[in-house]
Amino acid sequence: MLGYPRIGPNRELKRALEDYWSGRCDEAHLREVARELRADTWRALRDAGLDSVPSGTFSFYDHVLDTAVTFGAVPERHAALGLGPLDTYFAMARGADSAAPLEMTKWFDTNYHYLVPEIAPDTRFRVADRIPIEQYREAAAAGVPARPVLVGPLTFLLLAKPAAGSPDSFRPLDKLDELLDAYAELLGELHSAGAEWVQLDEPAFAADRSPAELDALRRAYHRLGGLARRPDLLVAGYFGDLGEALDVLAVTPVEAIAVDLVAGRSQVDRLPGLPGLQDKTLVAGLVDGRNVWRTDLDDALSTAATLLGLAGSVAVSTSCSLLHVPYDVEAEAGIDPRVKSWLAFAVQKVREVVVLGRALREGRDAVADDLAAARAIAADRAEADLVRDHRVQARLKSLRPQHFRRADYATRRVAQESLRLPPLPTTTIGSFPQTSEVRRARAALRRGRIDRATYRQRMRDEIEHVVRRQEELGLDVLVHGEPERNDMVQYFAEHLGGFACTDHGWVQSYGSRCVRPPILYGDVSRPEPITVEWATHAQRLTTKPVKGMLTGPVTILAWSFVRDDQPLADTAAQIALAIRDEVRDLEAAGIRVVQVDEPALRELLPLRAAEHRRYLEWAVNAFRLATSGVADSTQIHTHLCYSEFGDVIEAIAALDADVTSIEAARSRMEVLGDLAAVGFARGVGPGVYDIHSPRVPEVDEIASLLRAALAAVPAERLWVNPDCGLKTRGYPEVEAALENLVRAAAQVRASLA
Ligand code: THG
Ligand code: ZN
Repeated sequence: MLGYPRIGPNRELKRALEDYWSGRCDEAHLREVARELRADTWRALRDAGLDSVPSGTFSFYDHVLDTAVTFGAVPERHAALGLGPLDTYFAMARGADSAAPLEMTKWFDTNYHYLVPEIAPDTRFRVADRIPIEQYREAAAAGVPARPVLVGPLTFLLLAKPAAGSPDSFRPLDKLDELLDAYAELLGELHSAGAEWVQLDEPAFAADRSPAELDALRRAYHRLGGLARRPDLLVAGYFGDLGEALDVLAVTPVEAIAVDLVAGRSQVDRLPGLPGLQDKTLVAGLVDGRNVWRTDLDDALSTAATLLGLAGSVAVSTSCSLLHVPYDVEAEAGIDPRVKSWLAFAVQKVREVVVLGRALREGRDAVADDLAAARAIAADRAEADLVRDHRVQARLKSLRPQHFRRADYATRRVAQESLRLPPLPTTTIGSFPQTSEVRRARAALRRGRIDRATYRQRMRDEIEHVVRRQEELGLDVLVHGEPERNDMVQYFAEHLGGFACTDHGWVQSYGSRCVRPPILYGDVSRPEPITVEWATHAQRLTTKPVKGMLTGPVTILAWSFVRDDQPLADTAAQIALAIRDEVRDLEAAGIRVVQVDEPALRELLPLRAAEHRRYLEWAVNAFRLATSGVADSTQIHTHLCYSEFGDVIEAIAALDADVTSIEAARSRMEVLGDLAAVGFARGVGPGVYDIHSPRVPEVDEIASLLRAALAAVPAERLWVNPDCGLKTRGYPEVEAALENLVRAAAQVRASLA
């Protein structure tokens, strides 16, 4: 397999990292935990019967950061702190004193975040850190001659950004030749240390690439392939079809190419007759590394059978790293046993790879029992009643254009005047700080230490507290603060039919932070209202409008493991219907403003531009289906964050929300110009300060952002809000920041009159 989870089966690394950062343990302890995790992983993988086991899939924070550090791309501001290697590394990841961290962004179309390397014209690439070699030696000493894995040089440079102060014309890729010198040096050292194979990951070529970038790929692998002293090279391209890059790689002197035959299944038809493949090992990624379903082994074997003979040899692997799935389905006691029998997490996927390998080498009879078991499970899943809800399917079929449409904005605007909001209304994005008391109450409920009624009362008290604070601060549209939610997707999944939730299915999101993606196995239904009780409790406490808070269908889909037996568009529409019912129930209960968040709208955008239009069409339709069931007088908000939205700006306009709040504090209101350019003329709330930092913004600073925003948006459409939810912040800084936000809005409002 191409990579493995690293946070630990019981999140051992997360705990050790957070203990280290808070001073509760020392570096030696952290390193010891990490060493044990690596050793356990190598041993388990070898014992599972893999022919080749990777090293270097461990990381203290992020594998792109590891590559930057390995090759000396440490920004001066972090190097100048004068810290030891590990603390310099963590300063790059998390910031320190005056040194801002590297920017963090999504790893392709996954929910994993990597740190963006900063490359300057004078960055001096070299083997600056010997971790890949040390980890190879460590594995060898544990009796596992492993295959070191590195981010490939092209993907590394394509994901990097020019360091601040670089000339405008400078691109990190300009430094490819210098970087290749450093890779060559490292490959030589790994060879000397005894490594027979090295894996270089190039997922950047599953996205559209320019002719110059394809040429750089050609040059790079001719150069590395031509080295006299090196291990054999496996170049891995995953998350889709490699397109022309596959033709390029096939004629370079590398020994093996790994292709993703799940996300890039279309490659199966292009492999026959691909020039150059005859001399190589083709590593066929047949076991889905991104999803949790057991593999249809018969199907995988027949695909593999068509590949035999096309390449010098054929190997079987996962489609991509298993970083994106949890460790072990056996740890789950709470999932319906029938659903559980359909699932494979990392441990189970490794076994599937081994079975497929034996079937190819020794024949199907050698693994007849495994194949029969997989066949029975595939049949069981295909015919299971609990996957199907005929009412939901009938409802989907009955949808007509009017289910996706509201009255025009001008009409809605007039109807919504009854909300009696001032110009530049102030609001927040939804969540308030999750205090330790709230988290403790949830843990106590889970462990049975308090009953439901006690838990409910604690949440109601917290909501009352949040409403009172907002009234004191003078905000215009209030929220209940979401104390009852663990995660904005998992919470809804726990209350919807068709989803299973795990107890231990943690997947790394970034650094020590993890999420437990729900498993969407069947048609989606909503047995009863989910948020109405909390929202109405808050509304009864105030005469100001309380905004109902929901997660949108695309985001629920993006942050779940999804069914692979029907188109994503259909699953999205099913979730949309459940959210639509919730929106209408909120309205019926007297909630006049409802926000449906879609932070993941950009994340699911296909890597290939040719597929964008189709995706955006069903994604926008899902949002509209969820939100168009209400009266003109009900105000629909949405919130977008975590991405650059330039690519999907027209889709944002097409959502047709009355008000859109968007992360914009750091990009300085640029998004407003982008929105104006596509004719967007609805309410908009560009985030006026960055909630990801504890810093409290000054009144003047917010006021001047608002004045800048007024250049692009008329006052009657401009909203004032932070750039994201306040869940991860503490009360003191939140209250100070919101106080300044309200004062800035008042100041700018006064100057309007
Ligand atoms: N939920 C989900 N996916 C997400 C986010 C989210 N992806 C993008 C972004 N937000 C990622 N950010 C975070 C921020 C915090 C945490 C995880 C992802 C986090 N996790 C807790 C931890 O690791 O300790 C666990 C939370 C829990 O108990 O469920 O803090 O918001 N799905
Ligand atoms: Zn947000």
